[in-house]
Amino acid sequence: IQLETALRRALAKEQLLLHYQPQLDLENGRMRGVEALLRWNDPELGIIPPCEFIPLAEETGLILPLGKWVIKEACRQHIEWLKAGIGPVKIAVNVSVRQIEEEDFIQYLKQVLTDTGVSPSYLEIEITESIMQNIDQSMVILHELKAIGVELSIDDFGKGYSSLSYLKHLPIHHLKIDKSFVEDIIAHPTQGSIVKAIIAMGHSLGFSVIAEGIEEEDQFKFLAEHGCEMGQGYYFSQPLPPEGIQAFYMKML
Ligand code: G
Ligand code: G
Ligand code: MN
Ligand code: NA
Repeated sequence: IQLETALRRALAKEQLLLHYQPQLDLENGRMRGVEALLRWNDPELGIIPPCEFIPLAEETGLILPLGKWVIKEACRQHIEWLKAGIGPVKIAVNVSVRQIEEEDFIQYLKQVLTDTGVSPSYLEIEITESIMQNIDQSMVILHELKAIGVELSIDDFGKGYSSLSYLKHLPIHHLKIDKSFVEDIIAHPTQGSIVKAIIAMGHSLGFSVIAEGIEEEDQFKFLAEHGCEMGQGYYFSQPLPPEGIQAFYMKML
């Protein structure tokens, strides 16, 4: 069976699920929210990692219905956690540029927020630097998103091409330092310098900074010492199923 057909079927049958990775306030260790990450466990094909099916979904356009499902499911989960006395948990969702550019994206987002009753400030949209490729068109949408009250982050920052002159005009709240920089922070002093520079630049533009891929205590300490506000990574927690977040949250209280 073709992967594309299987993905289409999985989406229709609601066989996809979201795991959530805690994002911590590096100053006090509190959980400030979670990042939603798609998971696909196909009854026939087994576990298929997102690095395989996300690019496929992008190519085939399936990312559009898939992305809609992610937003709806994340909002549903937010409310389910609330009812269980967890949170409110801020949820960051990854949104592809293709999705942002879809005509009814804003309308859909507003509708889901209204239908589920999620307060917009508890939803965060992560977009990658590839937003820069079509920035004049995207800028309008980014401003509409900001007006709704959802938060915006630039994901994988530093990995791709970012026009720094545009960056200062983006109506965003956070920069997420790509995990490739965090990886070598201790072993390679130049990487450490780059990370320090990204944090300083982010702050001077009025953004808060979040680091991803924190796997070791030394990395955590370095980032916290240099004023990086937030972080996520295996050092704190793997991405977890919803029950895991519930347990993590209770433990951190
Ligand atoms: O989850 P890791 O757990 O392996 O995710 C791999 C990649 O897939 C990451 O780059 C992540 O941004 C992307 N990804 C995970 N979930 C989603 C999603 O819901 N939508 C989009 N567009 N990308 C996602
Ligand atoms: O959307 P984004 O590209 O930021 O997706 C985050 C990716 O990083 C996911 O694939 C997630 O599973 C992965 N990840 C989360 N924490 C760690 C970590 O500590 N180390 C590494 N190598 N990957 C991580
Ligand atoms: Mn992300
Ligand atoms: Na990332």
